[in-house]
Amino acid sequence: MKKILVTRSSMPPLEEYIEKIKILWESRWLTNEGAFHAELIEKLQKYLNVNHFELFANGHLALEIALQALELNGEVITTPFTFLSTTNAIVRNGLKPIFCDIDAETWTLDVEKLSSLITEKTVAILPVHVYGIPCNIEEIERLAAEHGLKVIYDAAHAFGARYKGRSFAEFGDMSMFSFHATKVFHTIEGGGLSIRDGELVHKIERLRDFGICLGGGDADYIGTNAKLSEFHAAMGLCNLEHLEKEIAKRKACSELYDSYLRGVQGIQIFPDIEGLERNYAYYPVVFHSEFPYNRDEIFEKLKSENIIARKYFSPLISHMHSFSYMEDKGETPVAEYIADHVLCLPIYADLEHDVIEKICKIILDKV
Ligand code: T4K
Repeated sequence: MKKILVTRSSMPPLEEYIEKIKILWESRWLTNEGAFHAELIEKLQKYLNVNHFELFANGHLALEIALQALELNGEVITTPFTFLSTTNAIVRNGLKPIFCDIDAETWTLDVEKLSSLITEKTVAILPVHVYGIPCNIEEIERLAAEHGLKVIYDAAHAFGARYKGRSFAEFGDMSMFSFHATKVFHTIEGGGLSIRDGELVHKIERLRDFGICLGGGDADYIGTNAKLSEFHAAMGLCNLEHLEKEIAKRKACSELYDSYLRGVQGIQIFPDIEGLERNYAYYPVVFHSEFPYNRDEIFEKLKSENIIARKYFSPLISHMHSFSYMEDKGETPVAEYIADHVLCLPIYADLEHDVIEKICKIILDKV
């Protein structure tokens, strides 16, 4: 069998991309906030229903800049069940991550434990809508308002999903999206940030461009270089046209998996969440001890058939060597358990349905 990876980048028809980039051959304007960059921002603002949205070279830099713009100093409560980017952005801003446990059903921040971690040192909450599952947004925002905390969502996985009729960009002080090649919507590399407070927009734009003042000459901030090039923006403009179709194809894949795996003893699939319109970015499965095989055995069984599932997100960030300097990593038994038992099965728009059937049969020992 040909190799099947956990995902495969969606591509627009080649002619559509060529048509777009021909313009760049003529204009020779290749980066530094060009015309495609402006057009993509405008389209994304409309799609996400927000007034302020900025583009970046990748999602990680969007998150770093979001935190830098807020000029925070202290502790940020976050989840250890995420990709390195979330926690690295906190630490690289000189802030201290406080790891909070997750909920066993939704795999996002456990809000009861979260409230017990808030102290006078807490300055922000950085929750992750992991796999596109909404955090307990209502409770997080209530707690943040009560304690005067900023909320910056890591919505890297949530583009294209909606919750209670709203896009994920409409929540919190800011929300970061990844537009990496592995995402439902991508700009090859790229990221976006929705910003509630319009007064921060100018600063965030400047931080993205070394801190240079508009018009050049002087600089107001110590910024970085996080600009999205015109080639990347052009890819985004092309992909945006096909987004709904891509999500529909992923939905069909996900439903086929569900038809095999839902209700199987010892298998936990994506939670049913009222009001969530999914983007089907990931197909995570938790293998509990009532299932005949553990997560690592399933991983190996699939691998022996050339199917490469991924253990997103294992090990927990707090267990990574790069965080060994931290003395207090919090009590996160649920996150530890999920990281040890979860496996993300392959999902992408063009994944053949007979491959999904085969994966399910391998898992269920029906081959
Ligand atoms: N916050 C969270 C919660 C995140 O998950 C991420 C990124 C970020 C923040 C930061 O956003 P960015 O700065 O990346 O925009 C991948 C992605 O690189 C990363 O974007 C993503 N999360 C993370 C969960 O997954 P790897 O190390 O698993 O990527 P890799 O190269 O193993 O690719 C995975 C599979 O994707 C491959 O098996 C095949 C497929 N693929 C990959 C590439 C690079 C393609 O089909 N085309 C490609 O070009 O990290």
